[in-house]
Amino acid sequence: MLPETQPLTQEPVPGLPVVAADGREHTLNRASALKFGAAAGLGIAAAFAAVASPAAAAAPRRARGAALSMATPLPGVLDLYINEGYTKMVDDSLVYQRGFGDRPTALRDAKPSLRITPKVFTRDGSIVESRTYPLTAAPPPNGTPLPSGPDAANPGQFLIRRNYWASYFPQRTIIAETGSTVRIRVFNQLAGSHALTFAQAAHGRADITTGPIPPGGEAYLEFPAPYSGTYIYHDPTNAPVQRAMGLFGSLVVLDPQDAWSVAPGQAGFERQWLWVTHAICTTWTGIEAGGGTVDQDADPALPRYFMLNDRSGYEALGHSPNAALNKASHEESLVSGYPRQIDIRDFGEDLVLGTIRAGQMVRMVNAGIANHQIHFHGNHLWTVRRNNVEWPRDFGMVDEDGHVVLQQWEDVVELPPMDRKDCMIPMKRPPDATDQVWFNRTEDWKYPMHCHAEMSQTAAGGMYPGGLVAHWELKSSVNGG
Ligand SMILES: [Cu+2]
Repeated sequence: MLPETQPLTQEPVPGLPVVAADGREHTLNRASALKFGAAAGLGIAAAFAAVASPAAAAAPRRARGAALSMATPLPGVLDLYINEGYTKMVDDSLVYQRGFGDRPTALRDAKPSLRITPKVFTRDGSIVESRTYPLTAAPPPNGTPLPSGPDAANPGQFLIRRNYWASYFPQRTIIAETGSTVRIRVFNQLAGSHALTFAQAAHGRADITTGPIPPGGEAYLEFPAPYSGTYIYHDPTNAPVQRAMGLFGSLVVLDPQDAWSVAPGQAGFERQWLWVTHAICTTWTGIEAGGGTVDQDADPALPRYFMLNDRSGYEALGHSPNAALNKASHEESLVSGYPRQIDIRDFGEDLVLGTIRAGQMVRMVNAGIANHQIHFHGNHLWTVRRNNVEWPRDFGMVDEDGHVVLQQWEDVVELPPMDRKDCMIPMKRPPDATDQVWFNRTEDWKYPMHCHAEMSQTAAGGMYPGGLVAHWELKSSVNGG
């Protein structure tokens, strides 16, 4: 059942329309929008000066659930709206969530804006909305990069095109080109205080944060794109509660001159995938939906939904009745490609110019609250980085938690909350495929990916396999099997 909208508890602000307790129909004039609109006429620098960074400008409090108008956009500035609403889970239940959205939406909006469509901050100071990057590269059909042709020396295998195919990115992604400046305004549409933090994105791996943004308030953040890699943006309020409510996303920093490498001078890839995991605790969402604040001692986390790029179970696997959703799963999550010989020493150029002996890069991000153990069938993965730190290829070490820090083949990739790992899936002929089987292959081979933290394979406390699952496909010919 949906909770009742909270009544307006504060005095109406003079000069602004009164918001009724039902919070349904009324549009507030944004004093701040007027201010920014006027400042924009004086040039963007003046607008930046109007809100010192970080800052939370005074703005009228609002009743939750109110329909709100969008702020006047500023060139080169991404606007994020902290919204709330209900999202459908894999078992068709509606669960209260919050998120950083593209536009202001009300609590009972049928399609609340709780995550942004991917945006790219370019070096020339603009923002481009795009699900694929590099912006000028060809999107791979259904997510699968096509090879340049058969590998004459290796029957059943293919030569992979170098620096050619774009990659699809899921919702919530912000891409920043190295050398660009990230400029973001955040509008807190909710009744509680929230913040926007880019974890470890400053020099010295410090956080970059707006600090608390009061209800109805706004803040501005501006910072140079950090070192190439994968970062999490989130609301650290009462951590990890607000992140688990859905207030998170990813920042991927890429060098536009070297867009097919995980970082300049690091492993090259055919295309890349961004896998963001998330877990939802319905006890917490119920408390927060009712206007309460989670006390983690009284109500420890008990996640019941586990997502990969905001999908679970048959929806994550692309087996739903919804063709558009299935297509998005294939483009964004379900790793696929043609088998190739790879060279683990440097993932470098092949003897045939324009082809590369590399696999595909999976950037794994855990924005959730559960420890995950990402496990692939068919191929092992070669882990190259953790939290944007390159792992050495020799002279490895054991860190203080007892983990081996060394590039290596991994059957299971450990992914604790807030961790990011960059792993290469080689997309090679599976080692257990005998010649007789390999040379008589007439169809695509699909292998499961599942998380070895078994509770994450369920939904609603038991529905199996309704959780964090995927598969990857080894294509059998240029036209598919
Ligand atoms: Cu298994």
